[in-house]
Amino acid sequence: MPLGAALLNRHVARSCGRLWWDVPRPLVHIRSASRAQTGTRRSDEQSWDATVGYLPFSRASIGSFFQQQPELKNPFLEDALLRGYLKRHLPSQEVFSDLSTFGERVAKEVDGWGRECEVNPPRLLHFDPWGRRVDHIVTSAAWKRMKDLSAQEGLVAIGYERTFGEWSRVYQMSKLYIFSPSSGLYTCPLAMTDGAAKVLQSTGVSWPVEEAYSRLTSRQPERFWTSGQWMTERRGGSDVASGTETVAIPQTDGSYKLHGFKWFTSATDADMTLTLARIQDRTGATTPGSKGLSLFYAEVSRDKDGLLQGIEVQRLKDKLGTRQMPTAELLLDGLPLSEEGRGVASIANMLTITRIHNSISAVAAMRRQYSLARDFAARRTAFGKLLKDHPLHMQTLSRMEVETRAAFLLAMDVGRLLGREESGLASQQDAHLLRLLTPVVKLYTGKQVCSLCSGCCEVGTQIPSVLSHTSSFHFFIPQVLSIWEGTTNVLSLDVLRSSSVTNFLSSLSPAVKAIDSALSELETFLQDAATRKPAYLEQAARDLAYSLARIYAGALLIDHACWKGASHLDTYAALRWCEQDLCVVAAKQRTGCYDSSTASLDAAMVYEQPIQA
Ligand code: UCC
Repeated sequence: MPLGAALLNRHVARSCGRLWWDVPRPLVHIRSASRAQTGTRRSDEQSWDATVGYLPFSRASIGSFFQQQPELKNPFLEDALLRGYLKRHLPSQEVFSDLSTFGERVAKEVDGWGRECEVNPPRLLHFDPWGRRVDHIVTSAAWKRMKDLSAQEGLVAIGYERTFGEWSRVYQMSKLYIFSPSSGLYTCPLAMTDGAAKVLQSTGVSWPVEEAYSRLTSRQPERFWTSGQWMTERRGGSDVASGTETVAIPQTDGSYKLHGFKWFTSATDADMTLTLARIQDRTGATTPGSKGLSLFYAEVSRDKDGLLQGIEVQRLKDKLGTRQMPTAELLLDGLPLSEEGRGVASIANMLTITRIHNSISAVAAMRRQYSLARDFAARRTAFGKLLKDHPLHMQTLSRMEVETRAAFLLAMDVGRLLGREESGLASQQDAHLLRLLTPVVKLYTGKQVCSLCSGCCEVGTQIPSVLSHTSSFHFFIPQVLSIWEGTTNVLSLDVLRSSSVTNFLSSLSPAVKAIDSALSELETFLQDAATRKPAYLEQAARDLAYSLARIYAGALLIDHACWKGASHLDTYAALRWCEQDLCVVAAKQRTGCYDSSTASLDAAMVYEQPIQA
């Protein structure tokens, strides 16, 4: 044995003392630093150990990896809450069997494809070998398999087939929830595809849109299309009304040519897109602001050689995470109009759908990362025992479980409301709730996924690398969920735009006493805010949205705990949830947080100048 290795060995043995022997041996075994000759193998490691004792680093310089990684099991069979929820609301053998089979496929096969999408992100080939500009986006084989799988499994189609009536969306969302963390972010194009199908359906489907609709909702891989949602331009993606520079020039045949620069077009490999543009009048003038925006349908056509027609892809975006998904800057040209007029209002249906998908993906990421952390706790030993045997660790995980349950019920409930609306069963109150809760749930789950994933990294230090190197969701993806499809503040303001804030109260009045006081506080706050200037409510918008999320989630948790099939843990989760400050907006109001003086003080603090010496 080399001298260095012997010294190291002795030092480790001496300094680790009791701990060294307490830990199960296979987990801490360090082998000799002497390298095995290339092509040879240690014949019998047991006898080597017996003869020489613990010898560090027999394999290259890093030794052997000695911690077991968490294992991904069937995400449907593993998820007690999802199964309980479906048993309660959609007790269909067909659905259970489909989700169970799909869950197995996700764990055994699809998760590997998701990994492949992450390690083989798309590439852009600007020119072919003969110098022709081709702008070919090369995606991985796994990304293409995801498309076929999505069609076969009906990941969009289920929502439109409506085999399970008002529960069809819940079924679809359950499937997406199982799929999402293993999808290599294919759920992004699916969200837009679903949103586009919804818009096309709501605008009335006539040719060529009829054909597009049937492709977006097809189960046949060879017919299935995905759609983009190209709204974001160089000036940013939130203030679409002033940021859209794309112009639409009328043609004699009634179609339009679109000229613009879409700065962030998710899933640029889509087959079609919905996009906004300003129609030019005869003098070339356009109407500024929201009123000047119209919605267009455009097919992303390629010639027989696969060359893009009328689109130049400037570059693939250099992003933080989500690199497996092609995102590009485009110059649009000559795409036909599908609908003229109220662009923002017309694309709102798409925003609703993609925001619901976003929420499902956020909750799915929470559940997946939490499951990995839970599994890891049963494998990882620290301070002499498994993590799961440390009560403090279990308390931390249990708090995460409560958070994940609440987020799940919130997201699923919005899916439920959507299903009711689409089946013609929604009351006016359901419709109001759907409009109000869509931004609330999106903003809330988008933030919670970031905090929970951060917590999961802390309780399982392997998890970031597990996430980015061996299994499913890229570490940085959670962050994007709070940004795209409307940031937290934009959505908080959307909550105010929805006229349903007041209606929300009556829908929860039968809820249990635990949230009664929060509801009263909220009511008092809203009454008071109504007497003040609009800026007051705007200052409070974010806290108001959080209050709505917490109160509504509390009601859902209690409701789920009252179901006859509920367990005592459902009650426990509801109790733990309701311990927190449910009506944060009222608490902040009491401290004067929204008073007129705070806005200028906030600004002054943000831009405080250092004192000159
Ligand atoms: O495209 C992107 C990336 C795609 C990636 C997809 C991933 C999906 C999930 C993946 C899961 C893994 S990101 C770009 C996304 N962009 C946004 O989300 C835009 C964010 N900004 C907003 O949401 C703003 O609030 C705007 C753009 C909607 C504000 O525009 P305006 O023009 O200032 O809004 P107005 O004037 O208040 O509203 C115009 C009309 C009104 O109707 P009328 O005229 O009848 O009164 C509003 O009521 O639009 C209506 N409206 C809505 N209706 C506005 N927002 C909504 C809404 N959310 N629902 C219903």
